[in-house]
Amino acid sequence: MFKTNSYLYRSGLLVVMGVLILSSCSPDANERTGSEQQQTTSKQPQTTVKPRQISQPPADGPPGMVWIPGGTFTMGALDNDQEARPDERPAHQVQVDGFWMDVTEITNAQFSEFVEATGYLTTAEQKPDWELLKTQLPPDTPKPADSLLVAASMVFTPVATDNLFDWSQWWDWVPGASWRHPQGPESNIEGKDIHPVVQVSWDDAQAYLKWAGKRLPTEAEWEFAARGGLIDKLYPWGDSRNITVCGNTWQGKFPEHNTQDDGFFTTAPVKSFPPNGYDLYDMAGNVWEWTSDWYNVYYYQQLAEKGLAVNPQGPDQAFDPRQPYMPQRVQRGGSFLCNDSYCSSYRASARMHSSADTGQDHAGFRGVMAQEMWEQLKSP
Ligand SMILES: [Ca+2]
Repeated sequence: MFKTNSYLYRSGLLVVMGVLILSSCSPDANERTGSEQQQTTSKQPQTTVKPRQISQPPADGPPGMVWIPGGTFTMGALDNDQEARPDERPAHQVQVDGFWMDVTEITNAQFSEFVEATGYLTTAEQKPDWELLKTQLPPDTPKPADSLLVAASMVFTPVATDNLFDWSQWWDWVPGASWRHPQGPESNIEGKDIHPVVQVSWDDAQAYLKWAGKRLPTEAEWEFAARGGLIDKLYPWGDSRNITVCGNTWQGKFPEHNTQDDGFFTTAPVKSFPPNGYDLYDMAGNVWEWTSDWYNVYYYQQLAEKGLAVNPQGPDQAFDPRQPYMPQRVQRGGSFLCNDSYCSSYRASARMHSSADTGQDHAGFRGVMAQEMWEQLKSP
């Protein structure tokens, strides 16, 4: 049932769009994080373990990063989340150690510095390898025309439709689309130095972060950080649904008309919206963010059965029954395309997934760093 070009995504394609939805963004006095206050005002299920400080923030940290204190939290969607999808459940108890995290999504300026220093060529800038691509597709999938097997990437295009199940209507495989040309060859990133870099695959994110001495967050680290020290809230700022002023999302009739009530059609400069309780920006909306975990629909159930999961690294293998041939990685946080009629993925527990070779114009990443790595980097 897929269109021919739907096979091509180096993945991006087979993305099953998450449903997005959302809330005052600054945690109010009763919700504010990290602290004793949370622990005394929380009215949560008994299963919830309260955050605790595993280590104190080091005195000095890497530039552009903030210390996320370790702790234990309930990961996944609780029963009161009516918009959660099945893969967000069951909620389970997770403990993570403290780590440094980029305050913002990696920007075009930061990615440019990497490319200039290394000559790196992103996935989208290279012709797809059919021998590799076909391993991610059903065995009888015919080889696409050579005209489609060119350097390209996935670009969102508004379309009038009431069928929100067939995302191939608004995703196009666009030759020439890349991080330098996010919406295709006619577009560019001029004046967008502090916008998040997009059209970067998981492999591209890995390459950048290795160069920067960082790594991708695990999915557990990402969700712990997104919650900003709040306990069992729907969004990084609490439970109120006021997304227009809290994050860069889609307003209006998706995917046809974006009223841009939040001021943006595609990406917004990082830090355009208030930070969460850990001073992290854009943990809801703007662009999806890669994590290091494989996506496996059974993983949360496996963790829940084992009790407290300490620093979970993701499942050993990817598995999605809807795309059984395509190993996928988890993305988090929602994007400028998230809309409350379609994809409430600005919720803290919401998940997305895509193959490691997929780039899209609404997906980027940020990095994390262990204190041990920082000490190595700053030592003479
Ligand atoms: Ca984001």
